[in-house]
Amino acid sequence: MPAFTVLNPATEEPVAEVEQATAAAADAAIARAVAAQAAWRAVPPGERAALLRAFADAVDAHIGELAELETAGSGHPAGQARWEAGNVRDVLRYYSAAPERLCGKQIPVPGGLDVTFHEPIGVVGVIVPWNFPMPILGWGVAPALAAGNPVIAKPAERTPLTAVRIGELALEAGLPEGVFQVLAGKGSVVGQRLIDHPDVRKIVFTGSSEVGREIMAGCARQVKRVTMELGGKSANIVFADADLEKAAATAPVAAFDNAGQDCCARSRILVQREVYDRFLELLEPAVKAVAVGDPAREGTEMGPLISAEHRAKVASYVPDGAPVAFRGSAPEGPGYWFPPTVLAPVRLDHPAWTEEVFGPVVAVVPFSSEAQAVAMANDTPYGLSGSVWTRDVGRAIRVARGVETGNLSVNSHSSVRYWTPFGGFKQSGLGRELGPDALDAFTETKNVFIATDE
Ligand code: TAP
Repeated sequence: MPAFTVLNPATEEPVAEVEQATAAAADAAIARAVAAQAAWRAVPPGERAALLRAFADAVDAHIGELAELETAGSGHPAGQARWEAGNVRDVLRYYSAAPERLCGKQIPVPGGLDVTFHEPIGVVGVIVPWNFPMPILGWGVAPALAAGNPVIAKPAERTPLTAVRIGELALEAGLPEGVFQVLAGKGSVVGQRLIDHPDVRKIVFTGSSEVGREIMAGCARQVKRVTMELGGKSANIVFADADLEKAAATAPVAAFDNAGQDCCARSRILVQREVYDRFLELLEPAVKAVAVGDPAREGTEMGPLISAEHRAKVASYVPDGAPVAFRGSAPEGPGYWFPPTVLAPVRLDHPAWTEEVFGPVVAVVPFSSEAQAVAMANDTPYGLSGSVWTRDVGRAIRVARGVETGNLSVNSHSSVRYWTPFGGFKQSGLGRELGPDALDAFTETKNVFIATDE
């Protein structure tokens, strides 16, 4: 099998060689998943719950190891990487409660008894991007397994290390062979096979809108079920009556978390005109204070970008002469570094305002009225996340309802909490992950009518 060299984005040094699965290996994994399906579905709910809890415990026992792998292979700051591994554990625990609560309905009908069942869909393929290799894996895998489906996960080619290890931990925890498999390999090979193979019944895809559209088209040929979590260009709307100090102090983390390689990044900051200058004054020290550097060092808040190619793409949004208001720091020397960068003011047709940069670049623009702020926030094909800062409760609710995105935070920047649904409006996606209803995306409703006539 061909191999891929995983590089440490902070040093550009090799970390590991990972074998790339071929299309034939993908077919063999799909066959194993199909073979495991009937037995997994038949595992009594309490036992399936116990297996998921054992899987969560195994992840918990290896948080440090998983975090170190993510820091080395993806450049994530150590504290963030531990949180990410902990998120996999938490999501597994949350959905371990689901098998025993997967209740159907009894519907009143004439002439008999009508009941519904939530049947597993079948083999689920989970295609994961490189930006959050662990959490995004867990959001697809945990509810799919809980609902009784075998799962094949394909991590991004660049960031397979933690997914491969989590796959081993599942087996060590007692999940039967074939129930959860991780196949490292290329999207165009392994991912494509999951899409094309008729025995894979559902694809969960997280990644770019561009690739997502192709995958939807591929899945349409077999009317294959899809959940799509795609790009974003979210707005952080700051009204004049807001707690400006807090809004400015937290804006950097909302834009530069994971070096801006975050689908929920609030990369457009809209500030009411009368406080625009004051907000920028407060934002500057907050941006300059972001601790950028060696991700393995405790206290680092922002690491490098994932690759040289990606850094070149991010840099193209900040050409010479770009309206840079101020920047934070970044190390010199090896590593794919890019400093936190604030552009202001920018024209509304500037690519950094209209396109997903997926790097630590944020643009700040003034607005005059509430209606204008909502219109500007909605002037994008995306609709994933966003924040509203105001002390006026009525306005907070109006704006939160008016902005066309799947997730809004008022006076905070929280986006993804595993207890609540997550996903996008418009071209940011299709369907929802997480929250109490996630199993709906991994089951088919079956209606059974039983006649009671004599
Ligand atoms: P993509 O290039 O779209 O890749 C995502 C995944 O799809 C990778 O595993 C990739 O494999 C695979 N893939 C690529 N081409 C494929 C094909 N033809 N068939 C099947 N699979 C294929 O995205 P990315 O650059 O890794 O991630 C960044 C994007 O993800 C951003 O746009 C970001 O906003 C989005 N994102 C969205 C969310 C949510 S929750 N909405 C969360 C995180 C990221 P290879 O890597 O091997 O090519």
